[in-house]
Amino acid sequence: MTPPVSSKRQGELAARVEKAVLTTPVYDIHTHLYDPAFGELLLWGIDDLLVYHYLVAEAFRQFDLPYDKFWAMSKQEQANAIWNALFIEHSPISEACRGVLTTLNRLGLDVKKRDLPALRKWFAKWKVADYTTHCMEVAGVQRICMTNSPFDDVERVVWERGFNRDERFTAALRIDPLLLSWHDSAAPRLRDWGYDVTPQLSEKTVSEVRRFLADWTRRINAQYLMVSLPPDFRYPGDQACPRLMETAVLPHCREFGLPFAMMPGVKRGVNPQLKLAGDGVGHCDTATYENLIAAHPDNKFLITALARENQYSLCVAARKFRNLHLFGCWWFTNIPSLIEEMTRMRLELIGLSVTPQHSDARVLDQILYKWEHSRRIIARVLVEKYADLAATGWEPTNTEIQRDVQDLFGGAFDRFCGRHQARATQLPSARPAKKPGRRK
Ligand code: HDL
Ligand code: ZN
Repeated sequence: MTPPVSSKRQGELAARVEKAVLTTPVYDIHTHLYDPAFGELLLWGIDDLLVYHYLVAEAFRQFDLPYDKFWAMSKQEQANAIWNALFIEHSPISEACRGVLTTLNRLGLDVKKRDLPALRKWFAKWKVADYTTHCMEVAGVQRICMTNSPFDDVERVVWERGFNRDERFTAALRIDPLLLSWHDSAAPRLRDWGYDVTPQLSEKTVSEVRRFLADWTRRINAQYLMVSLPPDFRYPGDQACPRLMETAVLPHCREFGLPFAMMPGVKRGVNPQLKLAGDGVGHCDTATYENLIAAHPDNKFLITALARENQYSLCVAARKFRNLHLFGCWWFTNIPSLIEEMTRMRLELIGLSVTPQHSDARVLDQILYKWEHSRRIIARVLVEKYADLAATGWEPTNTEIQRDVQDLFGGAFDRFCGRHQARATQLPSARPAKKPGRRK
């Protein structure tokens, strides 16, 4: 019988695990950030942080002003209203509020003064190229995967014009309109773009949809295709969505060797007056995803579900299908209590063959808090799991711990995608916040 591990040894082990988790660079595999070449599409700075749609939803719970009065305000006026409602008139203890403060703290700013104008002055000194590098260095984020939609009119023209890419920003082809609004939106738009499609899914139309997918996969060098799905999505089915998945999207992914990422459980526009903040959550039918995956053994699937109640059945599904890779604590599940619950469940059911987190950041600076908060939770769970191993006499070495953490932070994802990236090196030792350059 192995003697119990002394608290000194447990402390040493915890320190080794925490160091690995806090210093290993991550690949942030799903965000709404943009390569700085996209200009204003890349959001950053204190006002964008404050008008993040998570905070808009929370602020309306404190506001008594009409929705349209808020939407008529300037970004700075909206930020002021949110700052007053959620930070000054009430303590900012929600995860999204705390996140703003963690971000400012990690930037070396003094939040004690609660001085929003002074904060604005500090951000105004930066230019986006320097600030992007600074945020990625401080957050320990090595690569950022964007969400790229040909159906976004502002984004599409930038891709069509062409630009020198920042290799730290990879791309994912987002196809929600193609699958969810085929008849009333995607089909006419593909026709406008020169693809000979009709609303009926004829053979010709399917081959033209595949040409569209191939053109955009090549144009953006897509790492995967992605769609978010409503709770009532069902497979098999004779609606356009499952049929286009079956006949165009999944064959395309097989041809290009790309995973298909599905994000089930979002109810769009539950409260349309909140605009981007108005989406809700619903349980998805795990059996539908089991059917889809079982019917396509040669496809690779990525899934992150929005409902807490779906996490367990999806973990069990991942045990059944090695071509299913779970990732992240998406959106409403990206809160400490659920990150801990989901990470613990995943490690206990599927070990290290998972990508426990992505940031879903919409504002560049958010990577500072989203990763700081998640690293600490993942570290806490891993310390416990490695301590359980040590209690059996299995002493994890530093090399093994580092290997495992690199896997969790993008290595397993890269291998699942069929890419064998050089093992991420240690983060450069934390550097003091650089003196900001001039904001462009
Ligand atoms: O559909 C998605 O990718 C979601 O992440 C939405 O963009 C959502 O608005 C969001 O930002 N969640 O974090
Ligand atoms: Zn997202």
